[in-house]
Amino acid sequence: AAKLSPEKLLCQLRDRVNVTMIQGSDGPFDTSEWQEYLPGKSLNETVGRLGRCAVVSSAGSLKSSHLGQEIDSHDAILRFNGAPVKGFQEDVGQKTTIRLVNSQLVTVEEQQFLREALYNTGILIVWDPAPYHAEIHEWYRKPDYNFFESYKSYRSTHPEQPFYILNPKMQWQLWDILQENSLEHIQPNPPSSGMLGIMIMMTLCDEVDVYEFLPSKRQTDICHYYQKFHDRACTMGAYHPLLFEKNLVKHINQGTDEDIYTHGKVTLPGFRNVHC
Ligand code: NCC
Repeated sequence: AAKLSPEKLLCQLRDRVNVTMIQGSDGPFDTSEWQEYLPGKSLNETVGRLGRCAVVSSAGSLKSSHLGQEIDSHDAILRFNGAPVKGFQEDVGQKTTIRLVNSQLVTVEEQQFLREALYNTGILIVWDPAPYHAEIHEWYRKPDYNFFESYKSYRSTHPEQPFYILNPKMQWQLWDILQENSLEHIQPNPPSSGMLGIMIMMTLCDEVDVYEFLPSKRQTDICHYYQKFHDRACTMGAYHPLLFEKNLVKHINQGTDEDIYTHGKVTLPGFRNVHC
């Protein structure tokens, strides 16, 4: 159903989706208080130039995949929310370079977020659903979840760990491209953490392997590889336009259908290797 060729679609993603983190010079964050909390270094400076990267979805189909070694062979690995590695290394690997968390987790599950050792590894990035194409000031006044205090608490107790706030403008730049390339009308909710994480890694890396975002032969109704909870909406989407995200990723996949079937693996080029 996609209207653009994969090459053109990659160019649109590269040129129209601005993946940036909130900086101390941005709008309402340009106060002396916020300068103490926001990381001094940019994400680019923190990670350096990355080669082969892996994005590990939290899907139940990772269970019994034995993909751990393959995943760990990458230069950098991105994981989501509370997805653990301890006890699941065989299937999901043990390295974590970046963990992308949603603002709901940071506020509603604040106590766990502030206490659990799981979050103390690697670079943290938090994102919050902003109103459609809202300006940063408007979002700051009315975030979906008011995670700012929890962010500050975390920064105070873990000042050495890089922890970024994703600039919300990218969600809707990406959503617009999803909508333009779908025949159906998409509900106006921001893309899932999975899709946002893929865009972040395409910005930082030469090449990105994504695991079990497009489900393999192990596809299951079990929501997460780390829980015994069944819900088809986890794979197909309810709030997030997950099905449309998956169609788009399938369209730009540079790997084989066999790799999707056996490993749930999709291979995408980093944006610096996309020539338009
Ligand atoms: O479940 P969640 O997502 O943390 O999963 C991370 C990303 O993995 C991909 N995924 C997950 C399960 C599955 N069966 N198939 C998949 O493809 C998706 O791309 C997903 O984004 C989120 O996107 O932030 C989400 O977060 C959870 C929840 O808030 C966190 O896990 C923290 O507890 C949401 N669940 C609920 O609110 C109940 C989920 O809707 C989206």
